[in-house]
Amino acid sequence: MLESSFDNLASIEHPEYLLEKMQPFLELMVYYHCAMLEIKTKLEVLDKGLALRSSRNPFESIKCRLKSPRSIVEKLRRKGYPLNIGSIEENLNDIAGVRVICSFPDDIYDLADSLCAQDDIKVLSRKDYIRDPKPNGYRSLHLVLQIPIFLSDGKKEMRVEVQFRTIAMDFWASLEHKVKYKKDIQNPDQVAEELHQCAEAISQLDQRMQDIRNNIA
Ligand code: 0O2
Repeated sequence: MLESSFDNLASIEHPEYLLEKMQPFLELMVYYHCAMLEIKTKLEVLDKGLALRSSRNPFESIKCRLKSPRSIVEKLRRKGYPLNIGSIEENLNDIAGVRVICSFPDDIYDLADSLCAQDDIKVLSRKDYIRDPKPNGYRSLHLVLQIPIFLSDGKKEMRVEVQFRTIAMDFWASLEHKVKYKKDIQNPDQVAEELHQCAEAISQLDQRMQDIRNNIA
């Protein structure tokens, strides 16, 4: 269904036909959007609560994004999954993505633990790339959460991927992401090595900043 909707865009002369074909996909995206907002609100409530108790805010910013239709189709194709609505829900965990940027590593774990402990949230997976970084130096804590959204005709469980990083890890990941998609790099091995060294330096800096805060708290 998805494939035919996207591939035949140019040949469709009747917008009603297009809208009808797209409706289930558009509805699903609204559900993911709602689930993403639920997670964002929960994090903001936790932030306010922790700020009241400790006079500090555990996160600096939250970014939310829905995966684009093109990226969804590309990922389904790349992984060999069927191109239909059911397959999106069943096989992809990162249609709705929330990225939480914290100043200090300990805040990441405090926030993530408080979120996971909430009784309407189910943790489907947890990958700790901070304690166990990827070979290129990538660090973040990734959670795939399942959360209910309440619609007029009932409840629907949705998945949201939540990534937690420090400001410094986020800075690193944005540059590494740009490098990954740049085609004409002259010396890719050297750039990869530089990035790896920067990731190590960032990790040490994060820990030193954490130690300073612990000492003055
Ligand atoms: P986008 O546009 O950021 O969403 P998956 O393919 O998600 O089923 P995987 O690879 O096990 O399975 O997922 P993982 O390890 O949890 O990582 C998924 C996301 O984490 C990526 O999403 C990136 O956002 C981020 N990420 C993971 N590894 C790296 C890395 O080495 N560098 C950077 N910069 N980001 C990373 P997408 O889908 O790649 O892209």
